[in-house]
Amino acid sequence: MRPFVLSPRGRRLSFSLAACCALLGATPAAPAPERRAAEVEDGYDLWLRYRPIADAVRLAEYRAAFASIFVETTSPTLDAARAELERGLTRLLARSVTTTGSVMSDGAVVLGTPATSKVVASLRLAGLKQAGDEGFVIRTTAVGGRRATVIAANHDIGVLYGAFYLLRQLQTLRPASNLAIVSAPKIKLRMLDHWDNLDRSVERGYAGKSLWDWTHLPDSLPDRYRDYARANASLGINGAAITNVNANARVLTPEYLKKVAALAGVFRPYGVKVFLTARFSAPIEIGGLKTADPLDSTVRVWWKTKADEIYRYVPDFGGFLVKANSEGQPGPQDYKRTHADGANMLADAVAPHGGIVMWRAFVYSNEVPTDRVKQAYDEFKPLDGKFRENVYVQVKNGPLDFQPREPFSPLFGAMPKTPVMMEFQITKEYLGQDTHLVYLAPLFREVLNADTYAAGKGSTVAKVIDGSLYKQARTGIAGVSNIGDDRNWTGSQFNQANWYAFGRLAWDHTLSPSAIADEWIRMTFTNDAAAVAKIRGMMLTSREAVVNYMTPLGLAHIMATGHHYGPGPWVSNAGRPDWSPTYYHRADTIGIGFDRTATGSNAVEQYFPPVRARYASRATTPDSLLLWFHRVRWDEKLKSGRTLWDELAAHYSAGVDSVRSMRRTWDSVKGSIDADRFADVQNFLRIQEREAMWWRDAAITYFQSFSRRLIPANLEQPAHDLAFYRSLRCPPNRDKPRCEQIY
Ligand code: BDP
Repeated sequence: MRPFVLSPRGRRLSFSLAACCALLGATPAAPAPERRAAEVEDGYDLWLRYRPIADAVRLAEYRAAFASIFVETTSPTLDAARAELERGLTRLLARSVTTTGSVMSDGAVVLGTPATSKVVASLRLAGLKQAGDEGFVIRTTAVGGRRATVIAANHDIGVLYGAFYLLRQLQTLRPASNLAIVSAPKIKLRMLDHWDNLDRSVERGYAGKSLWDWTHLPDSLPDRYRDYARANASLGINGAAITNVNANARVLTPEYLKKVAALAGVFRPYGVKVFLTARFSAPIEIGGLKTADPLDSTVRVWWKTKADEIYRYVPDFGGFLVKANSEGQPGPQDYKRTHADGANMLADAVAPHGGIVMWRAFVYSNEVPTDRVKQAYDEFKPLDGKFRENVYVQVKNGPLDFQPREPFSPLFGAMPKTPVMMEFQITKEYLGQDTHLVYLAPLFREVLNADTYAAGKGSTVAKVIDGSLYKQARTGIAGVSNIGDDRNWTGSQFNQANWYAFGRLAWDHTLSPSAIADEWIRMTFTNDAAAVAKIRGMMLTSREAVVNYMTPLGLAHIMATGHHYGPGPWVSNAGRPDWSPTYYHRADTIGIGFDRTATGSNAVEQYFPPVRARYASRATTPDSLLLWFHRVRWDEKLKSGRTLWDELAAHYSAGVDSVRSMRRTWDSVKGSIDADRFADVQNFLRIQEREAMWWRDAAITYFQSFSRRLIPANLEQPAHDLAFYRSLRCPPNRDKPRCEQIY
């Protein structure tokens, strides 16, 4: 919670060194001369690897269907689509696939919009209406007696999305020779939020330094920027806020705007708009004004002029993302104005250019007046209807802070007159960061499926954010990025799946975690059906595993303070009470848990009545959220018939067991995965098992000091006493070795 910057670290280096030494110890394998650079499996290619298709039947089918590309006009986006198809089809089909603009041969992939392609126009595709601004139609058809696959859209960007869709069909070995597809995104704004600083450190970044090399911009534009945009476009991500929410005003100066413009230029053909974070006090810091009061006319003029200037550099600039009056950031309340006053001022500045403001609802007071999880709702709900139409309120999925499990934020459904957009965190700040394998789609799914009951049964969070519940046209979803300059982009091979899953769900929130995992595994690792099934199973259990070994039964925020990596349930002096784990779990000799019912903080009152009633009653609160809403005695019996203490111990233990089983599963796919990435994952799973044990034993010995009960004899007993776990230090500077040897 407290803004905290991790410095770039060289831990990856130590792993590659370890891997290299292990290799040296074994019989040295001569490098295969035929191993071309394009086939190196270091994770750089993400899910866009396009390795030759091994399945002979499918290969024959695809070769007949996709022999060439036909496109009548050019534009930067159509060129991107064409280039991606050339690259993808050539590699997948292991034969050259080229483009023509005049003669169409049998097996052509036709690209275009009705406005730019005579062929597309002549087909009068009914699905185009449904495809809307960004969607596409893919249709197998005959054109002039020749077999063709048409990728059509109303705008070029839809054609690019369709090209990626077609490639995915091939990469996952799905039928592709009789296609009739219409696809359109359910949410309009699909954003990655990068918490990247101008010195290239990344707040809560675990994948190296920031991708944005400010020193060498705007002239140096390495391919990596384009590859970043390609990966986003392959998922339909159409916006990137490229700077940290704990913002630095300097990015708004001409020196930096030039650099921003260069990045925007690379991203533009791929449909990724650039957004910046606006530091509320910028008029003082870089504008020389005495105030940043949003109702002061000089301040308003300053922002308008600034917005005009930004749009001169970046004509399609998306707008501002703002964290204000939160964790020490400046904001309108510094001048006794409301969040709406602040947001509206910025909204007025960008409105003439079609820009928007995403105003974050992640706020809580410095005075700790009430239960922290109640504060965002208390501040924002009364402002519903007071925002300009181009203001979106961006709400974290839960009311606290990206925990392994939280209930959904009560703000979803509570602001019918405001576009409320979702903020998920892809970077796993509280879920094992780079090393722990945790697939987040089940977490995203759980939140999206949650029923707010805002307008009766079936008012899911998904319907709030896709605008269907309140008939809103402005809709958005953001994911806090896990991307850095590590060769594999995300700090671990499996963290790529979370970028992927976020993007896929942003396009279509009805997709299942299992289906998304299936695609991702096939594109990223292998199409071997047995291996796919095993890896998918592993991914699908991973989220519950981390909940169990970190924060089971509705516990939250018992991570060590600051870096949030290891366990720290004993921390009680973290600067302010609501940064301290003891504030959240409230364990004593009688029991544990936070009473959020009417006898406690009454946070349940913020939910709509059926949800409120469900969580207010101990009997109807699911075990998974029990201690979030209730204080429970150690000896109370839960649904299983076990006491709370025994149940807690069983969950911690199950978490470790799941990780062990994940390790076994991974070991069993050896041979189906290239050796380099196989070893990468294996190494990290070893760390995860050790750290899951650390979490289990640290938490359980600590809670035992209150419960004074024995750990059930059938469970593994901790290797050390509480004093040992409390004495461990986990250096926040990841350049140093990680937390000391635990076992
Ligand atoms: C917390 C992080 C902190 C961020 C903050 C935010 O610990 O680094 O600045 O969220 O979202 O989760 O603003």
